[in-house]
Amino acid sequence: MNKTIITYGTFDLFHVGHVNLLKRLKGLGDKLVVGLSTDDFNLKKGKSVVFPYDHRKKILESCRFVDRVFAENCWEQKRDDIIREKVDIFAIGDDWSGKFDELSEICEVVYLPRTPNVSTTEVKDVLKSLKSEDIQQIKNVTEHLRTLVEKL
Ligand code: C2G
Repeated sequence: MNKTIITYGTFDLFHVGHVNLLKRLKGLGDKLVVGLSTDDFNLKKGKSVVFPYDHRKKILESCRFVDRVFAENCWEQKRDDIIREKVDIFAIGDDWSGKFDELSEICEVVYLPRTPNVSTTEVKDVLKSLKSEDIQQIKNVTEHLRTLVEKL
């Protein structure tokens, strides 16, 4: 019997924590659908995003574990999504542990351990900490690599 899994998130600055989760989610069934937080909904979540919704959607759709991406516009749409998508399992990282237990009335609810030591916030902090000389050095190295590649 084909099992459908659903999850939700912002998935900004796509990183290995997101990949690990999506891979584990796909392993729970046959089809993985993702409710991707829109830019407006992120504002309601108190989150600022680096990549806009259409970029985050394209990146997520390119992930081989993801079968379908749709917009997450509000907290309250999950029940309707689960019924529309004929979902068997709602799953999300355990930073949300207990927050969506009421969905167990209509599907299985699973909280999976987060990947430690990586988060969009940490990626943003690293980028912010880069000084102008670091960026210039990265540009120099990139230029040097480009000339080497051209000579191949
Ligand atoms: N995640 C993870 N490990 C990390 C970082 C994130 O497993 N190191 C998981 C989160 O637990 C979440 C998913 O990746 O299940 C997406 O994380 P976010 O983009 O931060 O999404 P979030 O803001 O938690 O949105 O209605 C639910 C919300 O939209 C969830």
